[in-house]
Amino acid sequence: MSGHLARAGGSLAATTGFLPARASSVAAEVDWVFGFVFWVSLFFLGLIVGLTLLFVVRYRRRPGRLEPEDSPSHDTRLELLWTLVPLALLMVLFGLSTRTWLRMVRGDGAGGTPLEVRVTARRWSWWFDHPGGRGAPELHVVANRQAELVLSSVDVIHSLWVPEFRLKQDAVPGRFIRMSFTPTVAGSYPILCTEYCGTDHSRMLSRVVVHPDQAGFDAWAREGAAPAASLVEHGKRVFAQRGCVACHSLDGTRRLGPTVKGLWRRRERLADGTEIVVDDEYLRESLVKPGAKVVAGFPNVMPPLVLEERDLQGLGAYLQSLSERP
Ligand code: HEC
Ligand SMILES: [Cu+2]
Repeated sequence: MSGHLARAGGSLAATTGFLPARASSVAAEVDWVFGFVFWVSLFFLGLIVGLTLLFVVRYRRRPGRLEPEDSPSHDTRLELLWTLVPLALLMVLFGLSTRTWLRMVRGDGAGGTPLEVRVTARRWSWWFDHPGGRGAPELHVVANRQAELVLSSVDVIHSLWVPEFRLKQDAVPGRFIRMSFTPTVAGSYPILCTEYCGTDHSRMLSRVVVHPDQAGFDAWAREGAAPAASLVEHGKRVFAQRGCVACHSLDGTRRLGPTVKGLWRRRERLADGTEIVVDDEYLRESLVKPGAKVVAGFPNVMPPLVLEERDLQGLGAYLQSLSERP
C-alpha cells in the first residue's frame, strides 16, 4: 500500500493509497492491523454473499422438486471448522492490536526525555501549553522526539485526533489523561475533535506543527514565550495564593502535610496500608478530594478546594516540575 512521496499538508510524507500519509512511529503498524481486518472482512463478505447467492439459485423451488430433501441435522467437522477458524483469526487480531496498543501507551522513548505538552480542550477549541512557557492554539512538537500530552477538558468529553499519526485520545472532564507518540515526518497536520461535543464540534479544528529539529522548536517557543503566563508559573502562583505552602514545604521539611519536594512519582504509603505511586490522577484527586486517599502518618485535614481547570493543570505542571526539571 505504501508508495511515492507526496505533499501532505505541507510536508513530505509517504502516501498510503486511500489512507492519509503516515507521520508517526506507530502509523505503519496501525495501518497493518487495519489492513488485516479490512481484507479478512472483505474475504468473508465475498465468501458468505457468494455462497448465499449460489444456494439461492441452486436450491430454488422448481417444478417437480417441491418438497425439501432431508438434510443431516449436524456435522461435527463443519462445526469445528467454523468455530476454530474465526477463533484463530480473532486471536491473531487480538495479539496484533494489543502489541500496537502497548507500544502507543508506553511510547518508544525516542529522543531522550519526552516533550511534555499540557492540553486543555473546551467547546470548541484547543489550548496547548508547551515547555518553556509558550501557550498556543496549535500544537508544536519535534520530529523523532517522543511527545507526551496531558489532556483535560473544562466542559464535556472531547477527543484529539491526528489522522496522519493514526492516534486518538479522549479528553475527559475531571481527569488528566496521558498520550504518547513520536512524530516522524516534519510538517503540519490537521487536528480534529472526534467526539461529538455540540454545535460547533465540526469546527473544533487546529493543527500540529512538527519541527524538523529541537532548535526549530526552541526558536518558536522563545519567540512567543511569556514566562510569567506559563502554566508552571501559574501553578506556582496558585500554590502561593491558596496557602498550600502553610501545610506543604518545598524543601523537604515536614509540616502539617507531606512536603511536595520530590512528590512526582514518589512511592507513598496510604493510611489504609496500600501503596501508590504519585501520578496525574492521584495529584488531581489529592487536590479535589483530599480525603479519598490519605497519606499514612498525616491527619485528614486538608480542605477540599474548588479549582478551575487551568488552576488544576497549573498545579499539576508545577508540582511535577519540582521533581523533574532543574
Ligand atoms: C490545612 C493544611 C493543608 C492545606 C492548606 C493544604 N494541604 Fe494538601 N495536604 C494536607 C495534609 C495533612 C495532607 C496529607 C493527608 C492527605 O493525604 O489528605 C495533604 C496532602 C496533599 C497532597 C498529597 C501529598 C502526598 O504526599 O501524597 C497534595 C498533592 C496536596 N496536599 C496538595 C495541596 C495543594 C496544592 C494545596 C493548596 C491548593 C494544599 N495541598 C493545601 C494539608 C493541607
Ligand atoms: Cu470537541
